[in-house]
Amino acid sequence: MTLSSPLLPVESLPTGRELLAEGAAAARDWSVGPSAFLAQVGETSEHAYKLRCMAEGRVMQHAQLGYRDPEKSCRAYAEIWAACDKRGVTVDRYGLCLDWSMAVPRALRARATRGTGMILAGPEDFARLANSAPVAAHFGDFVLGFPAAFENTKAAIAAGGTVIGNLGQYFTFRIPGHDDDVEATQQTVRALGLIAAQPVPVMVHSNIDDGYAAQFTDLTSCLGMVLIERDLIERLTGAPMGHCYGHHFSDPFARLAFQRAMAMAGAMPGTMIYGNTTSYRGSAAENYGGLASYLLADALGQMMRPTGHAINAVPVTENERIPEVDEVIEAQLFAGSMIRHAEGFPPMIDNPAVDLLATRLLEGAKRFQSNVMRGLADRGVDTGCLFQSLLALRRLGARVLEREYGAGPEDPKTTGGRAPLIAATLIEELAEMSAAALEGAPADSLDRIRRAAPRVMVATSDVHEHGKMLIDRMAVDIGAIPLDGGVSTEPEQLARLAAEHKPDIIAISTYNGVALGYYRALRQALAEQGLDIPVLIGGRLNQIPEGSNTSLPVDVGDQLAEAGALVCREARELVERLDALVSRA
Ligand code: B12
Repeated sequence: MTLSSPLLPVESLPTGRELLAEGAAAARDWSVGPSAFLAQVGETSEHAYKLRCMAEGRVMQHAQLGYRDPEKSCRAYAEIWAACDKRGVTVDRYGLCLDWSMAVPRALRARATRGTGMILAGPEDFARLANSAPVAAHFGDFVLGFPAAFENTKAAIAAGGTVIGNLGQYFTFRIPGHDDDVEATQQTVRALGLIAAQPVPVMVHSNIDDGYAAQFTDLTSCLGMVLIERDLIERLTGAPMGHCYGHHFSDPFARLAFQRAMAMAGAMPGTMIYGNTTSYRGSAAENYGGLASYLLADALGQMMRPTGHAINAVPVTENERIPEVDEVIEAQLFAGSMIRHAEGFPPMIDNPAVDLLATRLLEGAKRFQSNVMRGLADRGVDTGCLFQSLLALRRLGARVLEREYGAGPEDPKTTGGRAPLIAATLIEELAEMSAAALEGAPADSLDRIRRAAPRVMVATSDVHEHGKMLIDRMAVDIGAIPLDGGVSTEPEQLARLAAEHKPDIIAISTYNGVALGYYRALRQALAEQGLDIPVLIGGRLNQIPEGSNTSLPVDVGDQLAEAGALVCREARELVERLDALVSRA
């Protein structure tokens, strides 16, 4: 196929239909394998199990798992289920957190950058893990959306997995050194062909908070993206689609209304509702407030209008480190107890108010969907071709999609370029965090910074961009000038941007357990450009030690400081660092 849209590659490439057919052909050798979960529940797929639980009014539970050491992950798979079962709580499904490097094909993986997740060498390792207990294996992270999508989907299906994801990550996650979007799209479409050709329904999963929902400012765009993905997958492959949302949904009313709107749209069964992890900012005791709040909303949603989403209790230590096995067990037991307590709450819910917000959400979402699909066609994209549609959506990105096709009225003064119909809470939360970080900052420091107006290039090493958004926002609030260093920017690329724009200082926000390696590579790349710009670094300053297969990431703050980085544990340090910089000049 030769493509006519400037958004798409010019060379002749296989069509979406051809790629789907290639994937389907592999179903001769790769089909859904036996699974301890399916045997236990007596169903042929998790899709069927979800429909049964919805009909019975049973609220399902999801836990997220994935330690670097596969042995530990297998042990955790068995132990969590057994400990909860003993207390009368059923963990229905595990979301299995593969490592960053698993997105790269097996043959190239040894040289790929490693994050903090689980590395499974071959299909037999997938199968062993997935059958360590009668819990549904949800291979959600780093499968669909990456160069290894087809390879990993084969292994996940053979291991008995009947929910495969994560399409949300296809749109936003980038793998260092493997950023070929055509390759990622082709492999993903082949994987979707294999999924759709299975004799039992295998669900295609997407976590919208991993995707564009983390960047949209309007909740109607978030729901609109659900509708767009569902339409593309179900219309063009025939496989059922299941969505997840939740990380960024801090307002319980909007959270419940979002679930209600999905029920109204028939967007079900869903996979899981993710814990509102952005609300975890304090100690374990403080975080329990957030846990109780979102679990109550989520359990009530499933009791009143079931959508088949399992609810997900994220351990309260999650903002400090990757949670240990006993902490996952505690969170699941807590969820079991919350479900029982929630049974008394439905009469207290103002259902007409929930319905009203859900109706407004759905109306805006449908408008966004039709604007986007018409916009794609106007740009020369064949919306009957999955390859073209996915690639065009990815190349446009969340910001352009919302600015061009959002349901709200145009408003150049707001972040997204449009006034949101129903505002996402994130932007407000970041404004509050900026104000809190600047509270008590010395007036003379602020004055010096405002007069010097230093140029700060702000970038991230990976998909986590809230730290960057916060620093951008603070820079504006104190009269510094933020320059966009990009999201998931490789060190060499950042050094090139620095050579072009000559910032006074670079600010990195990093979260993927690569802090030291990233800083060293950036220092070297800057030196190669003949630059000696000071570098601030904040976020999650840790790394799994080289060659380690068993340990959790360790803090590398001291090594970073020794290597010359300006280490920032908190956003408020930005003022002190900038003041030191402008006072020296
Ligand atoms: C939101 C979030 C996400 C969102 C990100 C959305 C987005 N577009 O930004 C999503 C859902 C996409 C996500 C994905 C993943 N995430 Co995440 N995520 C988080 C979460 C909940 C919040 C992080 C955040 O943005 N906080 C907001 C910032 C503003 O606040 P803060 O982190 O407290 O930062 C303070 C300071 O550090 C400072 N700061 C931050 N940066 C900078 C920079 C400078 C220069 C300065 C001065 C200050 C500064 O400002 C803040 C106020 O003081 C954390 C857990 C948690 N509760 O902290 C996990 C967490 C960071 N994620 C984690 C992981 C593992 C992942 C995944 C790999 C999971 C997976 N397998 O899919 C993927 C990443 C994949 C990839 N390719 O990179 C781990 C990191 C583990 C580690 N390194 O130890 C964490 C800690 C969760 C955990 N415990 O397991 N994640």
